[in-house]
Amino acid sequence: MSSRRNFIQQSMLLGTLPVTQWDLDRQKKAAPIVISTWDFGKYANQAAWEVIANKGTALDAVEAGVKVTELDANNQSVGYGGLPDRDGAVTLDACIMDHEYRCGSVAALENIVHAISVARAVMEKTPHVMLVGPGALQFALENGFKTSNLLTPASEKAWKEWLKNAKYEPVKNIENQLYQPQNSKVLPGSRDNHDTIGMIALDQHHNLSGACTTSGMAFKLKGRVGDSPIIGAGLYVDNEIGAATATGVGEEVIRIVGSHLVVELMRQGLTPQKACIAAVERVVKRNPARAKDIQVGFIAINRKGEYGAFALHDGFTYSVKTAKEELVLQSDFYFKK
Ligand code: SD4
Repeated sequence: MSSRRNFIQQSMLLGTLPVTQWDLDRQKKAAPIVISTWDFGKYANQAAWEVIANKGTALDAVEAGVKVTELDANNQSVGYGGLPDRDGAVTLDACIMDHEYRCGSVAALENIVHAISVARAVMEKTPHVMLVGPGALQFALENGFKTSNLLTPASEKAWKEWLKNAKYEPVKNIENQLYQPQNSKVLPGSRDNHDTIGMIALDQHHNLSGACTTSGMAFKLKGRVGDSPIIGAGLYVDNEIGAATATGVGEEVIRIVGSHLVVELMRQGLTPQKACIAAVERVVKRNPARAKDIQVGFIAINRKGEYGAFALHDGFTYSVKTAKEELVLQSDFYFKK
């Protein structure tokens, strides 16, 4: 494609939002690389990096990485300690995808901490992609997963507090500040919010994989499933092109099949950064009024190890680990004050 045509196509895709020098600076290259949503992703990245550094696969790395977050009781948006649905049940959504387009997913899974590992078992041991609710639990038990109570006293207390008004108002995120641990009992990077961990990685074998796991929107209706376990919405990996994952209000991500959109935009020649910008613009275009009140963020990498991120609002952070660097970055965002 001529560079002029390329330019016009990219301008059309990007709409009116200018790509700043800051955005371009973010498009650093590194391979292998692990990148995940939010500042607490830093600790998940470290576990993933151990696998990558030992010449392990991106698939093993992303599973090991997000398991750290699933186990963190102080993270009230993922795994153990997640905030429950409006009936008081912690229900988990997760999916995983590898470099051969294999994928597995669970939704509304109860009483199993490592939803991501159940999703991987669905991928590896069944002819299916997605198992939900009691079926997902039955499958987990048949495959040796142990049950435990995921509702911690802190999350139960928050739920009981919420019941007093029972208003459904997603918190965007903690605006414009990186998490600082308040006391030594809290794993740095954890916080009281509704933030999924999505992780994507490029390994030393030049293969991509991704994982996404969450307890979903706090106090959701029973049976509500967000974007996180939906291949193409919360996560997508195409080993020819790149990988993307999402966080934020899942309904808006599903509406635009967000992560698949980001990967397809990269296929058309956009950098990860520009693809994330274009996907966020799509969220705004579909529902401008709603977009003002909610948070959605994407992160992406391509096969060269270039990465990018973009969100609707200020406050979205993401974590990057390469052989040279360990970074927690503030994402650029659409709605400037
Ligand atoms: C969901 N995307 O269930 C998830 C939750 C999330 O920030 O990421 N919240 O919609």
